[in-house]
Amino acid sequence: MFYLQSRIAGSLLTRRSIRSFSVSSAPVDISPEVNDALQSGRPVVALESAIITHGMPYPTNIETAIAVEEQVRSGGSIPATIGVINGRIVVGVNRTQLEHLADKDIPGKVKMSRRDLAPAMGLRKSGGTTISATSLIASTVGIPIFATGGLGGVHRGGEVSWDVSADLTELGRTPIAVISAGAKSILDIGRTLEYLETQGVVVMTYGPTDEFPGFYSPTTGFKSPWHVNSPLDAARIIDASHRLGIQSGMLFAAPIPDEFAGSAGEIQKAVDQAVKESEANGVSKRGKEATPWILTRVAELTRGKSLPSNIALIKNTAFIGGKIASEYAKLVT
Ligand code: PSU
Ligand code: MN
Repeated sequence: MFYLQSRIAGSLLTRRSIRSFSVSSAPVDISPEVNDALQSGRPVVALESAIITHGMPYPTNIETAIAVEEQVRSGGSIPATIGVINGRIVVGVNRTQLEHLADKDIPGKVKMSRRDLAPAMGLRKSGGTTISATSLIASTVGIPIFATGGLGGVHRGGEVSWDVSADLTELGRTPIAVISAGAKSILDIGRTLEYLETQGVVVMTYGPTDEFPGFYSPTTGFKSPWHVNSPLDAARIIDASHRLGIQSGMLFAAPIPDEFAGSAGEIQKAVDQAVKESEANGVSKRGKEATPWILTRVAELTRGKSLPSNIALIKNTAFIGGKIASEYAKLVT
């Protein structure tokens, strides 16, 4: 099925015949800035919010969220942080909404993947959207590019536990281009890559080599089937996928900036220990709590050292996302 660009409305919206939900019937609030940008064909980059609610401590989470939005702007695009506030999907959260999501003293915030959106809506909950839910929402409102930190994946031991992130199946069924720092070594990278292949997801390293990056480390020992090194090439590939009518997603994995790669060894030790502890104490069996628990434990074990790397990574992908979206907008408008 081929998509139609709505050139008629002068919009960047990629209107497809299959939509997950209709923006007019679902409770979706698009900020005026993001809405204007979409209507006038200016580039927009989606950003997730599970990293704010469940991925980082306060106030680092809100500071990072603001810095990441600035990076998207430096890259030439408009940021659209996506989250759920009292049962309404918000695309382009404002400062008050961001505070609401980030503030750990406001209890009851849910980590939401695709399957949590309807319950959250029906029960008027607030929460952070993972890569899975953010991809679904972004794609539906017409934002084809999304920048984030670490992709979820097949957990270590996943061949027994079946703990495979909904991020992977989402990329298999949603036409979104995700720029991420790769998959964290808390995961089984080899099986994660295999799963992405099965799902038909384009995997590319965004950098000078085809080494698949491992979040804190630029190397994992695994290769990506493709690599690109310019925003224009990335934009052309996204455009090509849309022209082919391919309804699945793409992963652009950008390695950690050099100046932060030095801490990789020390952080890796903490990762290994955190994963072992999560297995020993049973957290690894508690579904969606596993990833946030391990991330928090890694930050504790490195006495906060993992956080600057985490922040640097997501700022880097946001900047790259801003540049790719900017090139993409020039191609399609
Ligand atoms: N990896 C990180 N930081 C994060 C996440 C993953 O380094 O904040 C979040 C993302 O929102 C991702 C989600 O989509 O965790 C995956 O969770 P799970 O493994 O439960 O599917
Ligand atoms: Mn899981």
